[in-house]
Amino acid sequence: MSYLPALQKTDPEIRDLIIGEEKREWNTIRLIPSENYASSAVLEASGSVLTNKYSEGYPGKRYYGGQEFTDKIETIAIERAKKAFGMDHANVQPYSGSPANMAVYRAVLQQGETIMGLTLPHGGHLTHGWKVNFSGKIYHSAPYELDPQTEMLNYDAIWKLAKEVKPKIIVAGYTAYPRTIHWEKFREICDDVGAVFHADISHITGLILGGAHPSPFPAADTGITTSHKSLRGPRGALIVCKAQYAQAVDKAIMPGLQGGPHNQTTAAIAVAFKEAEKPEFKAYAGQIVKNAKALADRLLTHKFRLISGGTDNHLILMETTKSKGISGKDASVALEKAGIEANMNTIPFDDSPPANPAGIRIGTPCVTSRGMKEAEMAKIGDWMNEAVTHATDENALARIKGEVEELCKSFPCPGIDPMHWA
Ligand code: DSN
Repeated sequence: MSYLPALQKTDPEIRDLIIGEEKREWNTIRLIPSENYASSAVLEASGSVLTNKYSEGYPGKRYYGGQEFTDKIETIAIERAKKAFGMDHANVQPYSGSPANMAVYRAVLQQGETIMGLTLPHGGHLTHGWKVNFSGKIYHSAPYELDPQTEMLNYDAIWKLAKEVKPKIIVAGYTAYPRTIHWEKFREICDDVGAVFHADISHITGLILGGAHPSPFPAADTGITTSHKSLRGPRGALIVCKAQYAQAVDKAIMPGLQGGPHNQTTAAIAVAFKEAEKPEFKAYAGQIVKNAKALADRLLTHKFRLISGGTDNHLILMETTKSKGISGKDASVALEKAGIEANMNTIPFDDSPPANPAGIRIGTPCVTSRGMKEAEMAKIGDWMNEAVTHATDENALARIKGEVEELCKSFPCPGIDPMHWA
């Protein structure tokens, strides 16, 4: 029987595009640090009949009947999340990271009260108080910055700012920060100024569960994570919190922000937590960091300037404009032509516009999920250097792309089976 037979009959155009994306993901070295490959088990749960069911409310307290199976599934997901993070309460219904952060703010802040998060151009997220986002419009934002010398968090400076602005909530956890976060420092600061400590661990959840980065829990009062990044689950999110915030968080999600939970996503989140309990997941998390360090070392030998000088986690932020004479945008275009996917990114203390920033952001979760190790990272670092130094040489980029595709043949992608394309 052919692959995706129902789609082939109903909508071959979409089927072909899905297969096109499968091939692209197989043949590319994907270095966007927030992406990954979900397992076949996660994809099966995500694509199941659970998509047919409405379940407004929470297990045992729904507004619709017929919840015999969905109640059990959501309860399992909640219990696995609580156990994984050692927290009192979990809400697995947020549609994604932004509504998850919004729900936490609605649970603990009044309009106009102060959020203190890392400013976006230094690696914070839009929802951590950026001016054009709801978080910077509804609330008063008093962002902290990285240290200009070290390009790392300066906990004394953050503490000083917190004493001045007296935030209601301090947000830690980032989208472009390559270093270990010392959560206990944020706990001390929050205790001193009477702020709620909120951890957004979306990028590093997999590292935390696999023991490759310290956990913010139970030090943090509330936390959110998306489920599709290093955790390797479906596209979704969840909130964990201490008991005192549980009721307010649940109310903020439903009825405050959302209607029916996406049951198919809830089931796939449960599956992702089960996969994260396996010893292989610990090995995967550790290898992500080893791979990032190996890739960083190789890039340094090629004279790229890495923000903060290196990495402790899954992510590398590097400056290309001055160190290599090519903007982040042009570098990412050249890399894509060479079969290597990275994203252009602002770097701290640079005034280049976000649409043409001075650097690129790369990460190792995807390549690690494929089983690549330090030897492959060295090759990737060499190809990256070649691609950005020959960014206008279409022949060179095409040759690298061919070599990339050859390497990719030996490293299967979870959730994708090339036999289907035969
Ligand atoms: N889009 C995510 C990332 O790439 O980091 C953050 O939401």
